[in-house]
Amino acid sequence: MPTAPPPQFPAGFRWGVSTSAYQIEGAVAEDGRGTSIWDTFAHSPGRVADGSTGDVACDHYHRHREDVALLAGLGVTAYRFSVAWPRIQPAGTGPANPAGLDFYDRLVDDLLAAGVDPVATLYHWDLPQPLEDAGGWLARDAAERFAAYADLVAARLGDRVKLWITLNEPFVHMSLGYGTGEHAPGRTLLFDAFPVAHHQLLGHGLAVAALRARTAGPVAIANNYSPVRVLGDTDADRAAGAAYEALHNRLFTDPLLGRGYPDGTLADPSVVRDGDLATIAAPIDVLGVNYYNPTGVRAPAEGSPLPFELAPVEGYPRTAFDWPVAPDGLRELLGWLRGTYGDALPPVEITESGCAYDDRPGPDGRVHDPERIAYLDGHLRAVRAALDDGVDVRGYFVWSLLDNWEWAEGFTKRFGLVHVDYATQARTPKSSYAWLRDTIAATRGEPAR
Ligand code: IFM
Repeated sequence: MPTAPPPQFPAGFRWGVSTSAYQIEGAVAEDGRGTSIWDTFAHSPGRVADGSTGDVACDHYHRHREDVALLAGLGVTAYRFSVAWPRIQPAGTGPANPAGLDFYDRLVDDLLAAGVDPVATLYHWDLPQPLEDAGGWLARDAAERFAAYADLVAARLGDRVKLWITLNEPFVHMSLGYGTGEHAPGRTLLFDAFPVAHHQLLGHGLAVAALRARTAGPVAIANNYSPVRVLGDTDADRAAGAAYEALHNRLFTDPLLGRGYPDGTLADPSVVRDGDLATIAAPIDVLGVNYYNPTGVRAPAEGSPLPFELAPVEGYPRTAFDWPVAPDGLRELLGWLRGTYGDALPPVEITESGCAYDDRPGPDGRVHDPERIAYLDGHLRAVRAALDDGVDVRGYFVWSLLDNWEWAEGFTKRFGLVHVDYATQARTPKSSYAWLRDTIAATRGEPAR
């Protein structure tokens, strides 16, 4: 357990937790919801480690009031959830399904009544299957469809959502969903997946315009970043590091901040039409930063189809995902963003930060997770250090409120501050929940609850 008192954060610093629709909601066939690419993928044999699906997940669709009470008890000022596109437009086009909007309307109202600001992500990877059948994000039309969907959601919730996030981790969606096939929709196009980058970014830009027309609320995107650690001392190693950095950290940031695509990243530049880059570079109010770990990179072996080789970063404790626990990487990353983009960098919020461990109830029924406490303590100190370095960080969201359905890993990875027994749906706050509650209270100058 950390012994030093928690660092102080500026007044108004946003404290939050994050989730996403398919990972927690369940109720996949209720109230007119359509099928998403993740329904299709999870139901395809061999795609998910434990053979599970998100059909029920944490049953949040039916238990959201209990989950809002957990948020209120935690003392967070914000909750980041995602809206399931197939609940709003079952086929990905056409008018809104009122029952789908009603669910998020109730959730938003319940959050506000509990004193928690709603932060809505419009797309956390659950593309309506009919749009995938029409080409998915490889097709330019997906960008237009996304903006139309954003307009429908903003028309209903725009008066109450406190921060809009267009896309979650477009790099991960492109690379695992369309590049290597480990995620839905399971396509294995490698570098031919690059149109997915452009069409997601174009969808983001068009959605920003739709949101601006409907709401005064601030707008963001949540990118996944990983500071690059070059393993090796040759020019070829350094070139590999630069190539990976362009792909992972700059491909989805340079165009957003007005720099166009990094050289060499778009295999087929013909997908970029006149005016697209200006649409993509529409000003945003916040850059969402999802951070988990640094990436080790070195020169590829002779004959490799990739311009880099990835390798483990050693010297850190590791999570159950075998990811290094490297809070210094968060400070480094925030410094890199500030150093690379300078005054073009908008205020930053850490929209995801968290860790998986094999948490289970002890004989006393409690769930003790000291590793997660150490993780959070270290990462909060890294944010404090970045503030001291001059980076404008305005918030920190823990991934995740609940243990949930971790994509291709199914139920085998637990990221929650709250343990979920998937057989009974019993929620048990872990010791990290109590620690974070007390930390938030202390940093806000309130007595521990
Ligand atoms: O669970 C995911 C989330 O959906 C996106 N960011 C990373 C998390 C942990 O893998």
